[in-house]
Amino acid sequence: MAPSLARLDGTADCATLCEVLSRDGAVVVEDALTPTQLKGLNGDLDRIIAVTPPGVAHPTEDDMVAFFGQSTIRIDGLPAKSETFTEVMLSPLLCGVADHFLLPHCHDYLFNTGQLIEIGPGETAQRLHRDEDVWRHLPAPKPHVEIEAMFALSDFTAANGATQVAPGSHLWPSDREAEPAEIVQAEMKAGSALFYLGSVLHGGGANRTDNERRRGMFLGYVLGWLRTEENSFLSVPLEAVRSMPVRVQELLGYKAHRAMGVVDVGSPMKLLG
Ligand SMILES: O=C(O)CCC(=O)C(=O)O
Ligand SMILES: [Fe+2]
Repeated sequence: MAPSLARLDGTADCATLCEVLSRDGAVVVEDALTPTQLKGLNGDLDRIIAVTPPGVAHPTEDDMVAFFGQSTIRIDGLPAKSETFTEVMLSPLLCGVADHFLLPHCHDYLFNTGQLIEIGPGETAQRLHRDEDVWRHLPAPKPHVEIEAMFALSDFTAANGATQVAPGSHLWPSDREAEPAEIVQAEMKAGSALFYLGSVLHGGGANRTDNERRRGMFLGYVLGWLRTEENSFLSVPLEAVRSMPVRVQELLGYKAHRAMGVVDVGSPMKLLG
Protein backbone atom coordinates (compact mmCIF):
# COMPACT_ATOMS: atom_id res chain seq x y z
CA MET A 1 0.00 0.00 0.00
CA ALA A 2 1.39 3.42 -0.94
CA PRO A 3 2.18 5.52 2.11
CA SER A 4 -0.04 8.46 2.84
CA LEU A 5 0.68 11.74 4.47
CA ALA A 6 -1.70 12.83 7.22
CA ARG A 7 -3.37 16.19 6.65
CA LEU A 8 -4.60 18.59 9.31
CA ASP A 9 -6.18 21.99 9.08
CA GLY A 10 -4.40 25.15 10.24
CA THR A 11 -6.96 25.40 13.04
CA ALA A 12 -5.93 21.97 14.43
CA ASP A 13 -4.77 21.93 18.01
CA CYS A 14 -1.06 21.59 18.60
CA ALA A 15 -1.37 18.43 20.72
CA THR A 16 -2.95 16.60 17.76
CA LEU A 17 -0.25 17.90 15.41
CA CYS A 18 2.50 16.72 17.77
CA GLU A 19 0.86 13.31 18.11
CA VAL A 20 0.78 12.83 14.33
CA LEU A 21 4.36 14.10 14.02
CA SER A 22 5.53 11.63 16.68
CA ARG A 23 3.83 8.81 14.78
CA ASP A 24 4.64 9.74 11.14
CA GLY A 25 7.51 12.24 11.35
CA ALA A 26 5.70 14.50 8.84
CA VAL A 27 2.26 15.98 8.26
CA VAL A 28 0.67 18.53 5.94
CA VAL A 29 -1.03 21.46 7.66
CA GLU A 30 -3.50 23.08 5.30
CA ASP A 31 -3.79 26.88 5.32
CA ALA A 32 -0.87 27.24 7.71
CA LEU A 33 -0.32 30.79 6.40
CA THR A 34 -2.98 33.47 6.27
CA PRO A 35 -3.64 34.89 2.77
CA THR A 36 -1.97 38.12 3.96
CA GLN A 37 1.17 36.27 5.08
CA LEU A 38 1.33 34.36 1.77
CA LYS A 39 1.03 37.58 -0.19
CA GLY A 40 3.52 39.36 2.07
CA LEU A 41 6.17 36.64 1.72
CA ASN A 42 5.81 36.44 -2.05
CA GLY A 43 5.86 40.23 -2.33
CA ASP A 44 9.01 40.55 -0.19
CA LEU A 45 10.84 37.71 -1.95
CA ASP A 46 9.83 38.28 -5.62
CA ARG A 47 12.34 41.10 -6.04
CA ILE A 48 15.20 39.14 -4.48
CA ILE A 49 14.42 35.97 -6.42
CA ALA A 50 14.42 37.95 -9.67
CA VAL A 51 18.10 38.86 -9.19
CA THR A 52 19.34 35.58 -7.69
CA PRO A 53 20.87 33.02 -10.05
CA PRO A 54 20.18 29.30 -9.46
CA GLY A 55 22.83 27.03 -7.91
CA VAL A 56 25.36 27.66 -5.15
CA ALA A 57 27.96 30.41 -5.68
CA HIS A 58 30.36 29.38 -2.89
CA PRO A 59 29.85 25.69 -2.03
CA THR A 60 31.53 24.48 1.16
CA GLU A 61 31.96 20.96 -0.25
CA ASP A 62 31.60 19.32 -3.67
CA ASP A 63 28.47 17.38 -2.72
CA MET A 64 26.64 20.65 -2.01
CA VAL A 65 26.38 21.57 -5.69
CA ALA A 66 24.33 18.50 -6.64
CA PHE A 67 22.46 18.45 -3.34
CA PHE A 68 21.26 22.04 -3.61
CA GLY A 69 20.43 21.71 -7.30
CA GLN A 70 21.61 23.58 -10.36
CA SER A 71 18.18 24.83 -11.49
CA THR A 72 17.10 25.75 -7.97
CA ILE A 73 17.26 29.20 -6.43
CA ARG A 74 18.08 29.24 -2.71
CA ILE A 75 18.07 32.31 -0.50
CA ASP A 76 18.83 32.49 3.21
CA GLY A 77 19.09 35.40 5.66
CA LEU A 78 15.30 35.59 5.45
CA PRO A 79 14.63 37.25 8.85
CA ALA A 80 16.34 40.37 7.46
CA LYS A 81 14.66 40.12 4.06
CA SER A 82 11.00 39.81 4.98
CA GLU A 83 9.14 41.16 7.97
CA THR A 84 6.44 38.60 7.30
CA PHE A 85 9.07 35.90 7.70
CA THR A 86 9.65 37.00 11.29
CA GLU A 87 5.90 36.83 11.84
CA VAL A 88 5.85 33.26 10.48
CA MET A 89 8.73 32.40 12.84
CA LEU A 90 6.27 33.00 15.66
CA SER A 91 3.42 30.90 14.22
CA PRO A 92 1.73 29.30 17.23
CA LEU A 93 1.73 25.81 15.66
CA LEU A 94 5.42 26.01 14.73
CA CYS A 95 6.42 27.27 18.18
CA GLY A 96 4.11 24.74 19.82
CA VAL A 97 5.83 21.91 17.94
CA ALA A 98 9.27 23.29 18.89
CA ASP A 99 8.19 23.58 22.55
CA HIS A 100 6.96 20.00 22.52
CA PHE A 101 9.91 18.29 20.81
CA LEU A 102 12.87 20.50 21.77
CA LEU A 103 12.24 22.08 25.17
CA PRO A 104 12.62 18.77 27.03
CA HIS A 105 16.26 18.83 25.87
CA CYS A 106 17.31 22.49 26.13
CA HIS A 107 16.59 25.79 27.90
CA ASP A 108 15.40 27.35 24.68
CA TYR A 109 15.68 26.62 21.00
CA LEU A 110 17.29 28.61 18.21
CA PHE A 111 16.44 29.48 14.65
CA ASN A 112 18.54 27.04 12.62
CA THR A 113 18.08 28.21 9.04
CA GLY A 114 15.35 29.25 6.70
CA GLN A 115 15.59 29.04 2.95
CA LEU A 116 13.55 30.14 0.05
CA ILE A 117 13.78 27.16 -2.34
CA GLU A 118 12.45 27.73 -5.82
CA ILE A 119 12.83 24.60 -7.93
CA GLY A 120 12.99 25.37 -11.63
CA PRO A 121 11.88 23.24 -14.61
CA GLY A 122 14.22 20.35 -15.37
CA GLU A 123 15.58 20.04 -11.82
CA THR A 124 16.17 16.44 -10.77
CA ALA A 125 14.98 15.03 -7.45
CA GLN A 126 17.16 15.84 -4.48
CA ARG A 127 18.78 12.94 -2.65
CA LEU A 128 16.55 11.91 0.26
CA HIS A 129 18.16 12.83 3.56
CA ARG A 130 17.58 13.59 7.21
CA ASP A 131 18.32 17.24 7.96
CA GLU A 132 19.53 16.25 11.43
CA ASP A 133 22.36 14.32 9.82
CA VAL A 134 24.38 17.53 9.74
CA TRP A 135 24.80 16.76 13.49
CA ARG A 136 25.68 13.14 12.78
CA HIS A 137 28.52 13.36 15.31
CA LEU A 138 26.01 13.27 18.17
CA PRO A 139 26.06 9.73 19.54
CA ALA A 140 22.88 7.65 19.37
CA PRO A 141 20.41 7.56 20.91
CA LYS A 142 20.07 11.29 20.40
CA PRO A 143 17.19 13.53 21.43
CA HIS A 144 15.05 15.36 18.89
CA VAL A 145 17.44 17.95 17.50
CA GLU A 146 15.40 19.84 14.94
CA ILE A 147 11.81 20.51 13.91
CA GLU A 148 10.91 22.18 10.62
CA ALA A 149 8.14 23.39 8.38
CA MET A 150 8.21 23.79 4.59
CA PHE A 151 5.65 26.40 3.55
CA ALA A 152 4.28 26.24 0.01
CA LEU A 153 4.47 29.73 -1.52
CA SER A 154 3.18 28.32 -4.82
CA ASP A 155 1.06 25.21 -5.26
CA PHE A 156 3.17 22.08 -4.70
CA THR A 157 2.30 19.36 -7.24
CA ALA A 158 3.82 15.97 -7.98
CA ALA A 159 5.00 17.35 -11.33
CA ASN A 160 6.54 20.62 -10.17
CA GLY A 161 8.68 19.22 -7.34
CA ALA A 162 6.52 18.82 -4.23
CA THR A 163 8.74 17.65 -1.37
CA GLN A 164 9.22 13.88 -1.20
CA VAL A 165 8.92 12.30 2.22
CA ALA A 166 9.01 8.80 3.72
CA PRO A 167 6.44 8.84 6.54
CA GLY A 168 7.57 6.84 9.56
CA SER A 169 11.25 6.93 8.55
CA HIS A 170 12.12 8.94 11.69
CA LEU A 171 11.73 5.62 13.54
CA TRP A 172 13.98 3.61 11.18
CA PRO A 173 17.62 2.69 11.82
CA SER A 174 19.76 5.62 10.66
CA ASP A 175 21.22 3.68 7.72
CA ARG A 176 17.91 2.47 6.28
CA GLU A 177 17.01 4.07 2.96
CA ALA A 178 13.50 4.45 1.56
CA GLU A 179 12.14 2.17 -1.16
CA PRO A 180 10.20 3.99 -3.92
CA ALA A 181 6.92 2.55 -2.55
CA GLU A 182 7.63 4.17 0.83
CA ILE A 183 7.90 7.70 -0.57
CA VAL A 184 5.04 10.15 -0.99
CA GLN A 185 5.02 13.73 -2.26
CA ALA A 186 3.64 16.56 -0.15
CA GLU A 187 1.21 17.95 -2.69
CA MET A 188 -0.45 21.01 -1.24
CA LYS A 189 -1.90 24.38 -2.08
CA ALA A 190 0.04 27.61 -1.67
CA GLY A 191 -0.26 28.66 1.97
CA SER A 192 -0.14 25.11 3.33
CA ALA A 193 2.92 23.62 5.01
CA LEU A 194 4.68 20.33 5.51
CA PHE A 195 5.68 20.05 9.18
CA TYR A 196 8.45 17.48 9.70
CA LEU A 197 11.00 16.25 12.18
CA GLY A 198 14.70 16.65 11.38
CA SER A 199 14.99 12.87 11.57
CA VAL A 200 12.51 12.05 8.77
CA LEU A 201 13.76 11.16 5.27
CA HIS A 202 12.74 13.78 2.72
CA GLY A 203 14.02 15.80 -0.23
CA GLY A 204 12.94 18.20 -2.95
CA GLY A 205 11.05 16.57 -5.83
CA ALA A 206 11.98 16.66 -9.52
CA ASN A 207 10.40 19.47 -11.52
CA ARG A 208 9.09 17.79 -14.67
CA THR A 209 7.13 20.80 -15.92
CA ASP A 210 8.19 23.04 -18.81
CA ASN A 211 7.59 26.38 -17.17
CA GLU A 212 6.35 26.08 -13.58
CA ARG A 213 8.55 27.13 -10.69
CA ARG A 214 7.89 25.45 -7.35
CA ARG A 215 8.36 28.05 -4.67
CA GLY A 216 8.76 26.85 -1.08
CA MET A 217 10.21 28.31 2.08
CA PHE A 218 11.32 26.26 5.02
CA LEU A 219 12.48 27.19 8.46
CA GLY A 220 13.49 25.16 11.45
CA TYR A 221 14.37 25.34 15.11
CA VAL A 222 17.18 23.43 16.82
CA LEU A 223 18.33 22.69 20.36
CA GLY A 224 19.71 25.94 21.75
CA TRP A 225 23.02 24.43 22.90
CA LEU A 226 24.15 23.70 19.36
CA ARG A 227 26.48 26.71 19.46
CA THR A 228 29.76 27.97 20.93
CA GLU A 229 29.89 29.64 24.35
CA GLU A 230 31.18 32.92 22.95
CA ASN A 231 29.34 34.59 20.12
CA SER A 232 32.47 35.65 18.23
CA PHE A 233 30.45 36.87 15.25
CA LEU A 234 29.25 39.74 17.45
CA SER A 235 32.18 40.11 19.86
CA VAL A 236 34.87 40.27 17.15
CA PRO A 237 34.06 42.78 14.39
CA LEU A 238 34.25 41.53 10.82
CA GLU A 239 36.73 44.30 9.96
CA ALA A 240 39.14 43.00 12.61
CA VAL A 241 38.73 39.40 11.42
CA ARG A 242 39.68 40.36 7.85
CA SER A 243 43.32 41.00 8.78
CA MET A 244 43.75 37.90 10.97
CA PRO A 245 45.60 34.72 9.95
CA VAL A 246 43.37 32.38 7.94
CA ARG A 247 43.54 29.71 10.63
CA VAL A 248 42.25 32.18 13.22
CA GLN A 249 39.44 33.16 10.82
CA GLU A 250 38.57 29.49 10.51
CA LEU A 251 38.64 28.97 14.28
CA LEU A 252 36.36 31.99 14.79
CA GLY A 253 33.71 30.25 12.69
CA TYR A 254 34.27 31.61 9.21
CA LYS A 255 34.95 28.12 7.91
CA ALA A 256 31.71 26.19 7.47
CA HIS A 257 31.57 22.75 9.05
CA ARG A 258 30.30 21.02 5.92
CA ALA A 259 26.77 22.51 5.57
CA MET A 260 26.84 24.18 9.01
CA GLY A 261 27.67 27.81 9.53
CA VAL A 262 26.85 28.90 5.98
CA VAL A 263 25.92 32.35 4.73
CA ASP A 264 24.18 32.95 1.41
CA VAL A 265 23.85 29.13 1.39
CA GLY A 266 27.64 28.88 0.98
CA SER A 267 31.04 29.52 2.53
CA PRO A 268 31.32 32.46 4.98
CA MET A 269 35.01 32.83 3.97
CA LYS A 270 33.71 34.86 1.02
CA LEU A 271 32.81 37.63 3.50
CA LEU A 272 36.51 38.02 4.23
CA GLY A 273 37.44 38.77 0.63
O1 LIG B 1 12.86 21.69 -1.55
C1 LIG B 1 12.36 20.81 -0.85
O2 LIG B 1 11.20 20.40 -1.00
C2 LIG B 1 13.18 20.18 0.26
C3 LIG B 1 14.56 20.74 0.37
C4 LIG B 1 15.36 20.09 1.44
O3 LIG B 1 14.96 19.15 2.05
C5 LIG B 1 16.71 20.60 1.77
O4 LIG B 1 17.30 21.35 0.99
O5 LIG B 1 17.24 20.21 2.85
FE1 LIG C 1 16.16 18.75 3.78
